[in-house]
Amino acid sequence: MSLSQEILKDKFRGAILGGFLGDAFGSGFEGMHPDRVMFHLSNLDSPSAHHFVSKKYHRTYTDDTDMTLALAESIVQTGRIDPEQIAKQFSLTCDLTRGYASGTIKAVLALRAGMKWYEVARIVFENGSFGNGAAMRVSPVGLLYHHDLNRLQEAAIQQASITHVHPIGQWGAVMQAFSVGLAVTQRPKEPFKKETMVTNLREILWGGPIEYMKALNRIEEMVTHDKKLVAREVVSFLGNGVEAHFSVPSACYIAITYSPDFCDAIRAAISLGGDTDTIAGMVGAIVGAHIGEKGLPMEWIEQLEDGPRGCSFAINLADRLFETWCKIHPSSTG
Ligand code: R7I
Ligand code: MG
Ligand code: MG
Repeated sequence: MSLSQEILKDKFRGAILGGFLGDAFGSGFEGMHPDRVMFHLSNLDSPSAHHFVSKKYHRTYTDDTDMTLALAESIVQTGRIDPEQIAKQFSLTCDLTRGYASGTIKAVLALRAGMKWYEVARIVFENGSFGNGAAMRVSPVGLLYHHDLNRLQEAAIQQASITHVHPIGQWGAVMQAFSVGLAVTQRPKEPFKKETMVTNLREILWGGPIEYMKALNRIEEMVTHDKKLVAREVVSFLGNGVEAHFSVPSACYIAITYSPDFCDAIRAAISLGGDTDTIAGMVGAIVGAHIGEKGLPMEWIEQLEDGPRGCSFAINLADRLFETWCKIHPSSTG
């Protein structure tokens, strides 16, 4: 099945903007218990009701989007995944005031101090981080290699390895990148092909840590029985934590369950509580890659931060990433 250039370009925008939306709308709930989230969730559409809305911008982004944009810029500059260049880009543009976790802050500071990119990932956690930081930023890789799943796996791990060398951290990035890549290949107006997604993920994840296979078995059971879990159940079966294996499978399950309804998917992600910006950001990237920018809620996009590296910058970057994809995949222009 081949999609037109116009649809694909729209999907690139959808994934980047969808991730941005999930992050910006989810960040005000980060760390909350699901019960408390339920109490506040009705205010999601009215920015003035939120304590986290800044005076200048309605919805600001956090480290999730900051790193996604940096990774996309590096890919646009080099036309590939070059960890040394990505590390330079992190060092140059990461804004460490945007809610970064301690491990990644130390890694970026070490890069700025001149440490080699392949040395920083073990400076905080001896065995490498199993946080979801490599997964939360990986959508540009899923977009760039959606046509080549072998290359996609390798690229997801390469970009992770700058900050995350623990297999759980790395394979979280693989699962999220694949989810985005597989969403790109689905027709935007058709329901998400959940069974195909599960089968494809199974083929890929068998090579990774057992935690992801266990999570996938749970997802498959729910998909097979067409079961929509409530927030409390998703948290207890799949998790809502900052650890990659307790957040990436949850994001994947929610995305395939709720897509193509973007707002419902983001609400479901936020309702889990815990790492809401990251889970909603990952859900937003997957659903956005399925439905494209045209399927995203305009009234939400209008609320996004639009400073020097804000919403307009992200849209332009998504377009340049699409042009990069056209170059590495020349048959696409036929
Ligand atoms: O993975 P990382 O960039 O964090 C991303 C999260 C997202 O929720 C963002 O929105 C932002 O809030 O941060 O940063 P790391 O510091 O590498 O990992 C995140 C957390 O995972 C750490 O602060 C630890 O709590 C935990 N963690 C570990 N704990 C013990 N041992 C990760 N690896 C380990 C470990 O090896
Ligand atoms: Mg964040
Ligand atoms: Mg987070």
